[in-house]
Amino acid sequence: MTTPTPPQRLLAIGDIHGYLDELRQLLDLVQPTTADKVIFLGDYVDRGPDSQGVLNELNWFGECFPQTVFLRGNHEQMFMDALDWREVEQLQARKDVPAEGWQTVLAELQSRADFFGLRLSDLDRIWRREGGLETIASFDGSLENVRPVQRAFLKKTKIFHEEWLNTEESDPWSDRRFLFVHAGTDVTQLPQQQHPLVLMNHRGFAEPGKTSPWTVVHGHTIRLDGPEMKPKRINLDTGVYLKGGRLTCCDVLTRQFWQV
Ligand SMILES: [Mn+2]
Repeated sequence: MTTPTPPQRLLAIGDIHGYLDELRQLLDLVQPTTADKVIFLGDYVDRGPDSQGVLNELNWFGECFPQTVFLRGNHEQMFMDALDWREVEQLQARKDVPAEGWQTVLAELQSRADFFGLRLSDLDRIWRREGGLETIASFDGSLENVRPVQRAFLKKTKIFHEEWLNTEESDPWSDRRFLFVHAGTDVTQLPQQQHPLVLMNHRGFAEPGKTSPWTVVHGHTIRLDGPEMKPKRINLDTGVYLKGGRLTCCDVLTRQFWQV
């Protein structure tokens, strides 16, 4: 039996929000190698100056380091919903496309609007207000310019990721079990039992106690004095788009961190 080699560093990166220069500086500082594993915690787009550039950079990074994990933040979900909404409207306007061609997508959009108690048309309006306009600007002012490769990248993002560095009982890695999620999780429940929109949006979960099976690593809730390092929780959203904010990467195995 082969024992999996644990990564040298298990690196997590917090909310980027279109800040391409900061992302590049941070990666220069951390210098990830193929011996490391990087988990991006989501919120790549919106608010900042170059969301398209960030998506391209991450896509390229994933090609260089195929073991990389890209989580989906609430902002990726909003962006994807805006793209789907636009497509549904275009298909609805065409007489030659049967309703089956767009009904499923429309039902999914409706279920997400229902989750938040919103009307369907509010989803797009809220996204634009919450930084979506800056994302559209990075695509030269039109969602028409979002390329299939960029959309495929968004679609592939994961809702959560578990890293269980368990080999032997006596192994020093044995209790190193991490759960990576964009916003947070209720550790009394399995992540797959929780609504994806909860994992992407929730704030203020109870602090995972000593008996929590996981150390939870997340972003979403800004801590300008962060990163927040609790015994069983690490929060890496340090508000890059705010005055005094930064972009943070942390090796969750040693808790060493880097910021720009
Ligand atoms: Mn965010």
